Amino acid sequence: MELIEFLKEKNDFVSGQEIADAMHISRNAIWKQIEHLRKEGIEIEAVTGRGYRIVNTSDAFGEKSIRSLLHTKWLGRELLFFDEIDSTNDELKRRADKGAEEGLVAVADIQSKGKGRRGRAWETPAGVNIAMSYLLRPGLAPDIAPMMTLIMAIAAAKGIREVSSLDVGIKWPNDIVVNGRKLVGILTEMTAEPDYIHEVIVGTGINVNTESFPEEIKATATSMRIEGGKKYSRSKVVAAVTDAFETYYEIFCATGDLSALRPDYNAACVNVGAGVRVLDPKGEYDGMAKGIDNKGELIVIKEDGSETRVYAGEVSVRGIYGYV
Ligand code: BT5
Repeated sequence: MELIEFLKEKNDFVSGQEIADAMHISRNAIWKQIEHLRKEGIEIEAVTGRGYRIVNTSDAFGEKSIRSLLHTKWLGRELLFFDEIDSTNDELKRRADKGAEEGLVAVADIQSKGKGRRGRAWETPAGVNIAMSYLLRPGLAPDIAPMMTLIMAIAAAKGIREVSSLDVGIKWPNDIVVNGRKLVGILTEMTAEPDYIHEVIVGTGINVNTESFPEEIKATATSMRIEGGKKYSRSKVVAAVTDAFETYYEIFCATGDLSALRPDYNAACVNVGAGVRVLDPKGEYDGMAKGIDNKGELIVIKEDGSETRVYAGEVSVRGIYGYV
């Protein structure tokens, strides 16, 4: 058991000696660990003659606080935490190139070069949001990579709902929205041979405690704090989302497609039953979305009644992002 878990379980003052005996570590080692936890933002009271007590862990965001809340078997058992990094996706790519194993998770407070899709930028300012990436090596053909994004979306929606009860929805394929604004963005990147995936890196940005956004995204972005009217624990959100992802990913690997997860995805997807404008490079068209198929493609009924499946192209949803 980790020190943080021990202190949480006791939920009262514990003497240094009691900790030392229970955890088989020296008083000096305890002191060092306490300092480390404090650096993560975990408030620990130390009173002479009484010992140590955890005061507040809700603001803590770091490796130890996340780990103490995770219930996964393999995802995040290796967890890297960075106060600042260029991009958690890029960091995992570097580690993957050196042979890192499936399940490695990178989490950061700040990203200096956070990436969106197609060269766009993703904002991860200091002290408020979550940037995290998972390294996966699904022994499957490359065409499953886009499905990872959808699995991440269901997991993010479930985890965020668990921590906050916010009424979040999925905007196909990769956004989580609430009240028509973007709360989460997902970027899946893959290195593969024609028939073999080396690795898939699924990166997720979650706006947790952001109070205001830069001018360019003010109208389209939101955070859990703005929507819920209070601050949330980023460590709890990381843990809840990661727990959910591991479960969904295992279901996916057992079936090899989204058949088992499709009902959950469609239930959370704001596009289902709504008008969509499909921004197809060959020509835009309007239609009504029916939900995803087993491959994660969006089934759209065109205005002439014919059915199409949208794979790449971007879909803009009526009532969302100002398109009415
Ligand atoms: C995405 O791209 O939504 C994917 C974002 C993925 C970010 C994660 S963070 C961890 C990992 N490491 C990375 O480097 N990236 C991943 P896209 O659909 O292209 O949306 C990008 C657009 O969203 C930008 O052009 C802005 O308009 C807007 N945007 C940027 N930052 C935002 C934020 N924090 N909240 C809401 N919208 C934002």
